Amino acid sequence: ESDKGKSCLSLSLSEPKRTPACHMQLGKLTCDSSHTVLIDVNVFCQEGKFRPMAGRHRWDNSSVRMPFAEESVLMKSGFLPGDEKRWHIIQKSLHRLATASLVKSSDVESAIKKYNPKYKDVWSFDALHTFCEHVHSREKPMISETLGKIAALALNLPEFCRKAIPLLRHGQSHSITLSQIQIASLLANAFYCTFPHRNATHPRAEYANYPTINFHSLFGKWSERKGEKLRAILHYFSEVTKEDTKPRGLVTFERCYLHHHEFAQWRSETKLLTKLEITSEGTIEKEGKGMLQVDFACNLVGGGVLGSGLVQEEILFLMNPELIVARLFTEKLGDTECLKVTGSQQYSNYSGYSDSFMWMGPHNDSTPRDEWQRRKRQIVAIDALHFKYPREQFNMKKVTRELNKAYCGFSGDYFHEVATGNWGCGAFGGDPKLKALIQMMAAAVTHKDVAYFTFGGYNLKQDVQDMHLFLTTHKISVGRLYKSLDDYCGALHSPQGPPDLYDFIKSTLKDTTSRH
Ligand code: AR6
Repeated sequence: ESDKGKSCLSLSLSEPKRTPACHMQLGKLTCDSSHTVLIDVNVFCQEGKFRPMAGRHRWDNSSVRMPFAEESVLMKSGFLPGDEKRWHIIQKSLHRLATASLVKSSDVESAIKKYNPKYKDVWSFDALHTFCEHVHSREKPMISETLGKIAALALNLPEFCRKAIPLLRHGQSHSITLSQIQIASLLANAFYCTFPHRNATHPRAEYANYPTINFHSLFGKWSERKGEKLRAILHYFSEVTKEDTKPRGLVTFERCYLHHHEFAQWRSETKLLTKLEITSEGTIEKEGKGMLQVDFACNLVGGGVLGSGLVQEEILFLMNPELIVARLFTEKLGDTECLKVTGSQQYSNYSGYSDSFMWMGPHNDSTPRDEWQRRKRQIVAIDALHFKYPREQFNMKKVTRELNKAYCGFSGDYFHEVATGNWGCGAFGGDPKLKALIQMMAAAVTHKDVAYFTFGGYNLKQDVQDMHLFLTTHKISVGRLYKSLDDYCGALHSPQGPPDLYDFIKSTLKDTTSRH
């Protein structure tokens, strides 16, 4: 049975009212100790222009190590005196590509290997070569041109990003705002694998606690998936390097850390559930426009986007490649942290999922911009726990961890509704019925209505809808629901085997409500 037309409870998901009208009033853009802005805020506020903020890069463990830093050197082998500045080699190699009439994938490989000699025999470029060989001959000139333009864009980095970029480290709340062109130049450097100190992967490596950023892993181990990913990435670069499609706006990356004392007291929380719209059709990113959109994240944001991963988070990052730059500066998320990205743009459309994923061409993003010239799109990366065995998650320590994570992610006033779905229930093995409750509880405490996309799950849609109706009709508070979950975790070990979660909650709470 199709649930078209009756998929939403109180509000229609296609209603235009939500389209970004209801976001908070922003003050003037300013930088302070908790907000680094990489453009000149005075020029921006007076003339609306995005001039890079003057400053100096920093070569230390609280800033991004830039490829053009003097300190970045390439050790010469044994008998040769003196170390060579790495940026000189990058400039020489990329300048050649930027000015060549034809750039082949083999040119990309040899350029990258010039300033990454350690990985000469380690990194493979077979996916890039296969992709470039297999594309239709009419696409070849465009690809060659784009590869050259990416090289030129990478070379602009010292001019575009003059101020040090802080690392968003574990245990702190800090924001970074930068222009879409600054992001493009950083990503062009990532494409050409210029970031120093970012290739070692052993557990004691300086950046072991950060996602990878250099793109070499996208260029090796050919698969159809890799081909579609490369299409999305090259399309992004082709758009940002064309005068008429060059993006002119800002994006903010905000790491939010909540101290334990800032969390909700779940057991005694008296708030009731907020509104729920639930549908088995549509996606978070499309039908959830004008809402806080949940990224089903890995604690290393972006997950396998530069490798072979291709589920919700990776697809999101490929359609909105500006998100990828978060990997440059966002340390692994802890249990009480999230990353919010405001203003990223969608460049591509897709169809399918995982192995059936296909790049479906350009997306013309018409999302209006806020007062800070950011697209009115906010995405929050929250990483669920990864469960190997389903039973593990019915444990109040784990439930509370997920509640706190969602609470951290849903806090804030940019949008009043959260667009989510089966968070943690695909690759991470979570139980959708439990996760739906957890997210509704977090939304209640942060005063957000919920738009829930079950991604085709019609039965789940019915079950969650009924459960929500029960809980709101009987005015069950978040605290009572928490206690009921606790009871359920205890009942799981009963000799009769585990009861259904929703049946259990309904029957036990019905008893207590009738006694009230
Ligand atoms: N809109 C709504 N629902 C969706 C969408 C969408 N666009 N895409 C998928 N779903 P999953 P996880 C549903 O497995 O379990 C990544 O590698 C669909 O039902 O992506 O939290 C990350 O980097 C799907 O089964 O999220 C992490 O490492 C479910 O959401 C890891 O996966 C879960 O999607 C996170 O795994």
